[in-house]
Amino acid sequence: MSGVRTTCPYCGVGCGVLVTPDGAGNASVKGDPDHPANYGRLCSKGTALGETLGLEDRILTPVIGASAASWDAALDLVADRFATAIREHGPDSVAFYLSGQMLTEDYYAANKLIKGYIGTANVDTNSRLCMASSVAGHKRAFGADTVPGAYEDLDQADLVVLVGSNLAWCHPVLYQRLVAAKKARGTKVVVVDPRRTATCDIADLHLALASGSDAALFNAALVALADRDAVDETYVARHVTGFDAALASARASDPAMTGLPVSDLAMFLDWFTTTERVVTVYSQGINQSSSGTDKVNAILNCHLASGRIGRPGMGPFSVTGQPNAMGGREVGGLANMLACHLELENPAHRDAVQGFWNSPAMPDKPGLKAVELFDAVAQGQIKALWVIHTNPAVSMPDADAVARAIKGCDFVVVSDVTQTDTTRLADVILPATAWGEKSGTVTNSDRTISRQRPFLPAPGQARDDWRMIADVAARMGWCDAFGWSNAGDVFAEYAALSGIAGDLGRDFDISGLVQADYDALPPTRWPVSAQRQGGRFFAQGGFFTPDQRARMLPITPRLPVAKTAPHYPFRLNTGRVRDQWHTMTRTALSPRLNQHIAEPFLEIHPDDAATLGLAPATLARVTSPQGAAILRVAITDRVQRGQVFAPMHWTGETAPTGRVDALVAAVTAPFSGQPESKASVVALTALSPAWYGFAVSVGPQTPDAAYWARARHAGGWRSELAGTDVPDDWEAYSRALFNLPDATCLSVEDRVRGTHRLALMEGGRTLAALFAAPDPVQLARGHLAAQVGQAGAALLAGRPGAGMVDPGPTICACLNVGLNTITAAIAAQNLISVEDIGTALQAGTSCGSCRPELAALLAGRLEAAE
Ligand SMILES: Nc1nc2c(c(=O)[nH]1)N[C@H]1C(S)=C(S)[C@@H](COP(=O)(O)OP(=O)(O)OC[C@H]3O[C@@H](n4cnc5c(=O)[nH]c(N)nc54)[C@H](O)[C@@H]3O)O[C@H]1N2
Ligand SMILES: Nc1nc2c(c(=O)[nH]1)N[C@H]1C(S)=C(S)[C@@H](COP(=O)(O)OP(=O)(O)OC[C@H]3O[C@@H](n4cnc5c(=O)[nH]c(N)nc54)[C@H](O)[C@@H]3O)O[C@H]1N2
Ligand code: SF4
Ligand SMILES: [Mo]
Repeated sequence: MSGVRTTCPYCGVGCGVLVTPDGAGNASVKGDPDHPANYGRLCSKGTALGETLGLEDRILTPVIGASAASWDAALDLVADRFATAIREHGPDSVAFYLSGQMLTEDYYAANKLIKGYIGTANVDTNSRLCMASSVAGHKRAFGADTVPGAYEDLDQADLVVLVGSNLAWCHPVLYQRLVAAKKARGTKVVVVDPRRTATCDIADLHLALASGSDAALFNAALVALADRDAVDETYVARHVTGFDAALASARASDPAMTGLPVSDLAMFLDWFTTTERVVTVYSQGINQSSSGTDKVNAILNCHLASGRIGRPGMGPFSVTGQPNAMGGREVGGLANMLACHLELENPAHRDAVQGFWNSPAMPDKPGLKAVELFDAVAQGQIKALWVIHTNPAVSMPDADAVARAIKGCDFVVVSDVTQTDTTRLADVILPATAWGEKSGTVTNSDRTISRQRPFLPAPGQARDDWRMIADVAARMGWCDAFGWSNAGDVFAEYAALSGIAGDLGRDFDISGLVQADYDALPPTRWPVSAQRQGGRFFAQGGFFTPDQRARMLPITPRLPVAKTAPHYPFRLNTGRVRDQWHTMTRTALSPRLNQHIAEPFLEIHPDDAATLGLAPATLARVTSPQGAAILRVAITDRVQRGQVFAPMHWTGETAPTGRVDALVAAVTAPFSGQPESKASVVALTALSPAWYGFAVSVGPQTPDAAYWARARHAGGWRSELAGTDVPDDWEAYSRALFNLPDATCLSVEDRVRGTHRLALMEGGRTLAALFAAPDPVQLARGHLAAQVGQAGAALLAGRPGAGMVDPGPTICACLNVGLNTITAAIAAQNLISVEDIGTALQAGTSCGSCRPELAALLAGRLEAAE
């Protein structure tokens, strides 16, 4: 079978992929050389997509309570419970919680049902945790949620400022475009991030500013533009209002708030004021802040004042996180928006949408935003909740409280592809088709709409998300309005509605695609109408405000709401790692991706670790006013003193005490309602477990320990363990852990050191092994994972024998090259550049995502694993 052209389901770069199914449920995946987002490149996550297609963990039938059910029974129940709640308590007693990973067609159907038919705006999405501040900032400045530029701007800029963006790990293909641009034209790169990240590897300047102080930095930039004659007076006079007030506020704010060395700040201001082609890329370090909307407008102010917007190589650029974060904004998935960038609070817009839908209802006030929504769930105001394509019991701030709220809700439906912390709390689970099985469109960060095309049949009874929504709508009595026969029908209706939005003067108009050949639709940047096709916005003004002028806003910088204090002396920053996607339901299926970082961790500065008596690789107990976590200590000067960083990915399924959102306060920004996910306060203590353990096995493990984190590897499973009480009987403990009651047990005990090594064998093969010690166990983990399942019990030695090398944790996921292999080669072959490593070991030569880490190894900033 020849390749199917589709789109990567992970990040907002929106890379095109070419998939070749093997006919047996697997497929090979490569970058689509013709897609304008990636021109053939993929990152480690995209490259490993083929490893995530298995059906082992999929939910394949509807589930009511704990039992499999028919679609009819499940849909009847959902429709009945929603209808009953609406009848008894009104439409505002029900809610949907959606996701920027739903396809546009799914999103459109959900939004139409809840706003136009049920008649409430209680529909919000995980984009509230992600893009809401950018949306609100865009709307305040531009009058619409318009992203002015395009990816080409990154290729054409002379200065790229990355603010609160770890592009190397989170938008790796854009990072590679930037690396290429730097090589080609010497583009200067500034990274603004309190933490030194992999992205800093290409930074000419890293501004490790005080957490939350970005608005003070961009206010300083605005003042510098004004004082150094870099304001575009003509542009401002024609197209902007609010300049004077914005500048006055900027002058009143103190750049010292950033805590940056004066010389670094001066260098940044020099570059920023004297370079015409500047792109300011920003992401969650800006958005996820209690002053997120203001931070966005502080950035937009600078680009408006200098007229550097909408022209090649310049502009503010909010990069989106999820594959369809943009599409969700376009269909109006948020509680305060209508479809096609129309405004919920504008009566003419409401009438237009209701008229087009010919629908019975239309809310006239915004609904509850994510944090408010789950508060309302907790208070019992929401009687029926439908969660689609997101895992709020893990990813919402104050996640324990959110999980309790979901558990306590009268009726909760969750549509997902697999068991998650959230499905475990649901009354009804609806099995969705996954990537590779479903058809639809997504919009990436630069407004390019791409098709996701199926290349696998829907497994079991899995159904498309839009269809489940239409099925429930039909049962609630609205058959005709939801009578689409395929995703293409939904898209055509949506494109037609966008024409009405275009007529009302809005930016989002794809009416030119109403008649398009949906199946063959190539990647297309909107708008697509009789008036205009793609391109950039605002070079000649034309903002979507009543007077068509942009608004500069006076910004008074504010630091994070939670203040550190003796009780909670550390600031907790959170974010992502290179090879995991959010709550890991898909990336953790890939053995390759799990080898990059196999457990949750806490980055802490060496001085703080010393003060607290935290030794490397021990465990820290982290507490906040909201909750607690236990995380592996990673001592590093990448973080500043007084700050700690932890990844957001681990869950009840993978590491129950590693759920960092249990620690995060549900503080939100005015206007956007976006939570401050990067600036909670925490206290730390050294956990002193009685034992540490490492377990490898061919089959699954059910760990029972105060701390555990488990991951798949190529030959089975591995987990890290720690316990507060030493088991009386290690053999019994191992048998239960590995569920191998009848295996032969071989055990070695070292009474002096207090260590235990146990192998469980069947038919001469070691099926599982447990290593336990009073201190963090020093083992060749990669070697053990590769050996389990083999004949004999040689792996009990814990280290490779003579002539074998432990490759260490994987650095290059594509070609499977481990850290120890690379450090050994650097030493033995005197390698001095990333290119040398590529020539010697091929590492870094495929997707390139690991190149920053290779560079860090060369610079001695990363050390070999034990
Ligand atoms: N590998 C991987 N890639 C992903 C994802 C994933 O889960 N895994 N998720 C996708 C999604 S949905 C999103 S939204 C994006 C997110 O992409 P990014 O925003 O790049 O990722 P984060 O790691 O959340 O945060 C970025 C940086 O913000 C910094 N930061 C914290 N506080 C501040 C501050 O006050 N000011 C500044 N300037 N910086 C600060 C953090 O130290 C962190 O390095 O990634 C997308 N890509
Ligand atoms: N502390 C902290 N918290 C954060 C963040 C942070 O930086 N720090 N970042 C926030 C951001 S930016 C984001 S975007 C969120 C992400 O948080 P979530 O949206 O909760 O994370 P995901 O793991 O992407 O959840 C997607 C779910 O959809 C399921 N799924 C996969 N395919 C399909 C499908 O086709 N149909 C259906 N119905 N389901 C499917 C997956 O199995 C998974 O359970 O987290 C937010 N939370
Ligand atoms: S950069 Fe990676 S994760 Fe993002 S769309 Fe491209 S291949 Fe997928
Ligand atoms: Mo996100």
